Parts: sequence; C-alpha cells; structure tokens
Amino acid sequence: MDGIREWVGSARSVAVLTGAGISAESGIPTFRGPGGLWRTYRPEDLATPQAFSRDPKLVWEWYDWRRGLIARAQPNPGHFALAEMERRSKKFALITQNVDGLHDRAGNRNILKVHGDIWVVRCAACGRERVDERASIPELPPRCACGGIERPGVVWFGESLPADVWARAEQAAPADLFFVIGTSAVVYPAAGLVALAKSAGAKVVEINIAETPVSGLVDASLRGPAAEILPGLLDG
Ligand code: BV8
Ligand code: ZN
Repeated sequence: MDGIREWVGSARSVAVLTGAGISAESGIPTFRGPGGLWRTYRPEDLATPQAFSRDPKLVWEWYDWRRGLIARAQPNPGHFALAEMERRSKKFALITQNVDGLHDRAGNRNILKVHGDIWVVRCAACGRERVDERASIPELPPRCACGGIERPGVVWFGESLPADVWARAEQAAPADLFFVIGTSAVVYPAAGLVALAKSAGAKVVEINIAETPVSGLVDASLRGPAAEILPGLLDG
C-alpha cells in the first residue's frame, strides 16, 4: 500500500475505471456477484434494444426499480476518496461503467460515463434527451412530447458507446497511474482500457474483492472492498 500511496502522490496523470463494485457499499447490488442484478434477470432479457422494443414496460420496471434504489443510496467512502484523489491530482479522469451518478454526487468533476446515465431519458422516436430525476416514474414507459416512447439513457448490449465519451476515455487511459476498481472486467470495449493503459506504460492497480480476468495484467492487486482500501491510499 505504501508504494501505491507514493504512486498516487507522484503521478503526473491518473485515470480510473470503475464498475458496479464501487457502489456495492452504497447498497446498490452489482450485476454479476452473489445476489447480483443479473441473478433475477438475464442481461439479454433486459439490457438490449431488442428487449426494449419487445417489452418496454418490463425493461422500464427494472430501471425504475434501480432508480428508486439509487435515489435512496448515498456515495460511500470509496466514491469520496476518488473525488479527493481528483482534487490532489494534476491530471485526473474518472471513466465509469456505472450509470448511478454516485461519482457526480461524491464531487468528481471529470467523469466519463461510457455506459450512459440512468437519470437521462431519451425519446426512441425523436431522440430528444432530458434529465428525469424522479425516484419513481408514475407512468411507464414515459412518453416524449412528440408522443414517442422514452428509453433509459444508457448503453445496452450491442449498442455502441457514446463516441465522444469513448474517445476521451481512450485518450485518458494511458496515464502514469491507472486504477481499475470494482469491475468484473468482462464487458467490452470498457474492459479493454486496462490493457490499453498497460501497453502505454501505465502503472496499473486493481482494487477488487475477487480475482478478475485482468488481475494477471496489473502491477498491483489490492484485494478488499473499495470503500475501505481507497481512503487508505490518500493518508498523509
Ligand atoms: C458494443 C447497461 C458493439 C447500463 C451494460 C456477444 C453478444 C453480444 C455482444 C457481445 C458478445 N460478445 C461481446 C460482446 C460485446 C458486449 C460485451 O462485452 N458482452 C460481454 C458480456 C461478453 N459489449 C457490448 O455490447 C457493448 N457495445 O460492443 O457495441 C458495437 C460496436 C460498434 C458499433 C455498434 C455496436 C455495450 C456494453 C454496455 C452494456 N451495458 N449495462 C446499465 O443498465 O447499467 S453492461 C453492465 O455490465 C453494466 O453497465 C456494468 O457497468 C457492466 C460491467 O459490469 P461491472 O460494472 O463490472 O459489474 P459486475 O457486477 O459485473 O462486477 C462487479 C465487480 O465488483 C466484481 O468484480 C466484484 O468482485 C467487484 N466488487 C463487488 N463488491 C466490491 C467489489 N469490488 C470492490 N469493492 C467492493 N465492495
Ligand atoms: Zn420524442
């Protein structure tokens, strides 16, 4: 840990990739872990455009349930530590697969949401986007002023990531120091940022309670909960 504290202090640039694991201690279930969100549902059934066109109400019930959960959740010490790390770093990018908005609420500024944002809804007919922060949407699926059905503003399987956000993530990944935190590293292209950072010469540090497919790639693996490990990296 001491060596990594040094790395944090001396890095000219830091990039971080987070996944659902960093929000676990805020009470938001992960996707693939025990009791994960995918347990009761299969990703193919819900997080795809096909599922949405087949049954928009079912997909919306899942997202509405998650929005309610997230609305009641608070950022945890892991989120706050990343906001402090950004304040202390010369150059800092937070690339997140999470759509929960907890990094924003913890105070991070340069956040790249590569899988979109659960608080944004987009009209499937005219494409109009708006922020809707109601913890529960009374009428599912919500309707746009144009009469079209609105969808969650997230990236589903088979959909491309927002091009501008993804380009910035690819530019940020080759930092001096790259953290990969709380992700099972199975979803691409996001998971590919770890290898990109590594091949560009970054020092790569994984923080996870379990082994992942990128554990063999990284320079240091800190095994434990992000909410406990991250604050310790900022001591002093
Ligand atoms: C694309 C929506 C192409 C938002 C998500 C076969 C068929 C179809 C597609 C594919 C295929 N093979 C490959 C693909 C591509 C596919 C993919 O990668 N599939 C995988 C599953 C094989 N990718 C895509 O489809 C992407 N798009 O490729 O487009 C294209 C290209 C060009 C032009 C047009 C099209 C789109 C991917 C985005 C999918 N959307 N979600 C939402 O509802 O949230 S993915 C979903 O998984 C979430 O977004 C989540 O962010 C993401 C990754 O999950 P994690 O965040 O890692 O969470 P998970 O539960 O898995 O893991 C939690 C981790 O935390 C664990 O490691 C655990 O140990 C750890 N942990 C737990 N507690 C803690 C902890 N760590 C620390 N502390 C703790 N306390
Ligand atoms: Zn519309």
